[in-house]
Amino acid sequence: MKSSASGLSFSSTLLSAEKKEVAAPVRWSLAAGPAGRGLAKACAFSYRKFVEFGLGELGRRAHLIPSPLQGEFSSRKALDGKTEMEFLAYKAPGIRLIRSLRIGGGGDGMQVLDFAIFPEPEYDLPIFCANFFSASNTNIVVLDLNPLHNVIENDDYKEKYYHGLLPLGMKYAEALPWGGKLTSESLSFFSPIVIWTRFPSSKDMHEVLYSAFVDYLKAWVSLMDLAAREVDLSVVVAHHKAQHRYLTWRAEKDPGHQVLRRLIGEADTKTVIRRFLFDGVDSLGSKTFLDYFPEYQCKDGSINEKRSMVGKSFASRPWSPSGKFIGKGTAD
Ligand code: BLA
Repeated sequence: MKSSASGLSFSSTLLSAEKKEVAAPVRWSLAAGPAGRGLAKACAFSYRKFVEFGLGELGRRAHLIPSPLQGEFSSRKALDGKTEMEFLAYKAPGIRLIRSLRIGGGGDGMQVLDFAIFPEPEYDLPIFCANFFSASNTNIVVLDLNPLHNVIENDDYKEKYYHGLLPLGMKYAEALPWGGKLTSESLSFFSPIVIWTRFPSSKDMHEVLYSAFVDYLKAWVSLMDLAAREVDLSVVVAHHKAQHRYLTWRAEKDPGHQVLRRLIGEADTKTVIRRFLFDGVDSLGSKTFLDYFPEYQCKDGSINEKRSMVGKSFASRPWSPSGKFIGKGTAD
């Protein structure tokens, strides 16, 4: 972030250092194999070190201030009395909210990390999004710098933030390949460097994922370093709206709802989703889900519970290595 604009002292040397680091694709040895010794070791796996790295790296670059949300949510416990839920939340200059929900230790092998960084609406920076769900032998991963504005339609925004990061996306394209068809609507919230993947648990794969998390977080920090605070009120309002639309989508359609309901019940799930995970959905704007996504409206005026109206699409990566959208978008 430009210190003149924000008063922050983020280093601006990181971006060039990052570019050098990301040149070579990751070809991890999968010798341990999904069904081999890696599986046994996967039991000890936890997302704790991801959170420690994320907060450590951010804390090294900016002064983190605990958010009141942390105190409010930290005592929440899973209904089974076993599964641990760790709620962490901070603010920093230029950053509206850094929040992390980590779930694990329930004895069923389930581990979840939902780690996100939301910039202040004065910045058009992407939203850092690490969304990992691991059951005993499967992992569902979305790791991205989610664009604030749709990059399938908006070339300028794509160019501004992702052109320099395409080598980073390519670095993991082989080791963490495209995870197959997904909710079509989600694609408009993803960037050309999104990592959307599924893999069986193994120590090696979790190490690749950690490495990707580290790289993507550093890349986000390097963008933050260079970001300029917007002063034009109409542009700030547009950023507000874009962040609110994103939060509204996720608060309504996040695939984590069902798992959370099982862990903490219906009422607490709603509170965790609206007040913690997607804080801002009830304060950054007044539009409703159906205002943004009218195609989900049922005849009786309620919101269609389906996650997707279009269906699932994009069996393979819909972005070319040069960042061109090449998705066919044919749904099931
Ligand atoms: C699955 N999570 C998924 C999938 C995506 C995401 C794309 C694949 C299924 C699908 O097509 O929807 C993630 N989707 C996203 C993200 C965005 C989006 C990040 O639109 C952003 C715009 N997930 C969580 C939490 C839990 C969780 C907290 O974030 C559990 C507590 C679980 N995600 C989870 C599960 C699945 C999943 C269980 C697989 C089951 C399913 O597809 O319903």
